[in-house]
Amino acid sequence: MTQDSLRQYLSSTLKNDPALVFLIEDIAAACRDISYRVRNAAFAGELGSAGSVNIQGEAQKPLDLIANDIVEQSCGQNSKLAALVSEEIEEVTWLKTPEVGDYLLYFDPLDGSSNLDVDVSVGTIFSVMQVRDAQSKDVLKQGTEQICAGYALYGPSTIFVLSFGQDVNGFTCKSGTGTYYLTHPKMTVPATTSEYAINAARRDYWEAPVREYIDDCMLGVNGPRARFMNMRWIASMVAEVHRILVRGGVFLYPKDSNNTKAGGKLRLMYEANPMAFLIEAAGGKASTGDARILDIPPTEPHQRVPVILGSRDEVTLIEEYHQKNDAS
Ligand code: P6P
Repeated sequence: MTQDSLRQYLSSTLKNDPALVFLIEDIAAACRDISYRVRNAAFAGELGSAGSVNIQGEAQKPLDLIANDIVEQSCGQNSKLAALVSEEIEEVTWLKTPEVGDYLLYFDPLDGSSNLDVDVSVGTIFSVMQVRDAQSKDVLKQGTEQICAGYALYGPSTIFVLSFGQDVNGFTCKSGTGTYYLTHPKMTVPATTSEYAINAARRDYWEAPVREYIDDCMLGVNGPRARFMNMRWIASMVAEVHRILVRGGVFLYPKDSNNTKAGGKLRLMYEANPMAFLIEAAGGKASTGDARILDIPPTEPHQRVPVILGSRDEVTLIEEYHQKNDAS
């Protein structure tokens, strides 16, 4: 079966927007390079954190920063790319004086990188928005303004998943040629699930609605769910979201008594927003427990928010636990 390449897909989907085709291709190329660096980190002395030295004796940069540089170098030449917002860089990187229609790229260059040393899947997450007002150098746009979002998952294979809002498609990078081919067309999230993902070690910090929901899931056949509810936790959001896109499920990183001041753990602009955009385009739901993630008006580029996303009916049920708690 001949599968469309990413280039064929982008050219046919984005007929009138060559600059966006180039931007997405540049992001995909960066992800291919990051995948190579991740898989060969042990040979280049690039595992571990800052403080180690590579084989040339240079001060070692963690792979997070190496991945950040790869994205910047790969995308930075795009004439319509005005700014970069990266998890690894505190300030917004303005590449040019913004013009209406220019792109803004928000990205987490290497999410889940604490898994690198134990060889567990990690990924890159990206979100694309557009300049609407050339006078303001404002990158604080809510998630509904995204024009594209996606991720690359560096697992047993390298898969590049993206959406322009209508549907979600996955492209696997063929080792040897490095070409991405459409292997996961029109990914959809089943409305119901018997699988949830949460870091259960944080139970003592959870607020009542989350604790009650998880306790009810753990009661299984003898509880209100009247069935076995399976649990997964990979500690790599890209891998969790990919599993949900492939077979359904719900992912929770709620605010809790240990992260309330920060507003949660996950970042709005380049983790929660792009993943919410993908999940909704695939028929799922993405909420803080009290509100739709894509409707959150951002207050600063590295803002953190609670994240509950996945199978629509399950997220709705978790929101009902929150509403019941609020009403009591
Ligand atoms: P914990 C990775 O650091 C990350 O940002 C997400 O990819 C992941 O879901 C979460 O944090 C893991 O958090 O508390 O299990 O370390």
